[in-house]
Amino acid sequence: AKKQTLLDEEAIRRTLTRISHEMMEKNKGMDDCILLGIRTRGYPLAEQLAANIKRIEGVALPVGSIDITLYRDDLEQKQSDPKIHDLELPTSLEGKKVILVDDVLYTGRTVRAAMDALMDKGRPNQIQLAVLVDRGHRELPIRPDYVGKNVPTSRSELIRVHLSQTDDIDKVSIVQN
Ligand code: 3GP
Ligand code: 5GP
Ligand code: MG
Repeated sequence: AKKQTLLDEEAIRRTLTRISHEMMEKNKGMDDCILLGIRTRGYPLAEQLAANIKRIEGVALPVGSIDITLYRDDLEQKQSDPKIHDLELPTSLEGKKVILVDDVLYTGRTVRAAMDALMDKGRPNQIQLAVLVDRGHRELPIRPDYVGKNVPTSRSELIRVHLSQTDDIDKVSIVQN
């Protein structure tokens, strides 16, 4: 399999710094915002964004996590829609802006499942979406508000995301199977 680096450690750090600034600009400060990381790797990204915003703006954002299991035995072959396994919310959703964070956006089905789960728990004022990589191939009308890098892919390609919290190294690469 051929492998090519898309983002190294420095590039990931700068990308997350840029997205943090975009969030602070769009939300004029960060009043009533919650970050919600989609497990596995969306969660450390959400924590990193929260740390940046604390450092730059002095605001400590609540960070939660959502675990969405994909009932797919083959990543290429979609079996059925993703199901919510676990949802950890740091606060009530009433009047809040929830920013979903994932590492890779692909079909959009995971984000849709996350939004369904949130709507079951309360009525957020707004939901936004941040992803480190948008690889295209959407199957639902979902688009991210914040994108680290747009990467046109074929369906057979795979984006590999390594983060220090889960993989001891920060690196995003593309693998051609
Ligand atoms: P993630 O949880 O890092 O965020 O879905 C489990 C893991 O498999 C994901 O880890 C993701 O990195 C990886 N993965 C790579 N390609 C795909 C894909 O097309 N679909 C799914 N569901 N997972 C993928
Ligand atoms: P979806 O197809 O629902 O948008 O993506 C399903 C889940 O798999 C999401 O959590 C997404 O981050 C992950 N995913 C989809 N494609 C890839 C990929 O190429 N690489 C990685 N690392 N994760 C992916
Ligand atoms: Mg993911």
